[in-house]
Amino acid sequence: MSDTIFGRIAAGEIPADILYQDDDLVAFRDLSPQAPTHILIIPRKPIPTLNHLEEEDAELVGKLFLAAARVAKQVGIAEAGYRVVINCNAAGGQTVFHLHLHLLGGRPMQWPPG
Ligand code: DGP
Repeated sequence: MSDTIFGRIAAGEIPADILYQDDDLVAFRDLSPQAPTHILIIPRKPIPTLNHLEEEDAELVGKLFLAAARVAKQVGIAEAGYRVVINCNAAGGQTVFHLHLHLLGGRPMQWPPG
């Protein structure tokens, strides 16, 4: 797996509030929620950042977004609406270097983001 905290969650080495998982990805609640609903969707494959995506990851990326939409329905925020964010590197606000989608909902989102 990888030696980031998310790699260890995906490997089952440390606990998380997991809402969905399969062979390719894991969805779990963020420890420091920025909205009433804040869920992270990660690939099991330890891709550090969006910059590291390769052509061979195209199907996996599709699965991450499909999972985000499915989990949004599962937790009841799909109809009201939600936001999906990927932070990349320092200026993008990334702190954990294992690719992840933030699924945020449960309150109106502001635009532009801070
Ligand atoms: P980012 O800044 O985009 O890299 O987002 C990292 C997110 O990960 C941040 O919202 C807080 C969350 N986080 C950090 N450590 C843990 C952890 O150990 N467990 C969980 N569930 N979330 C974590």
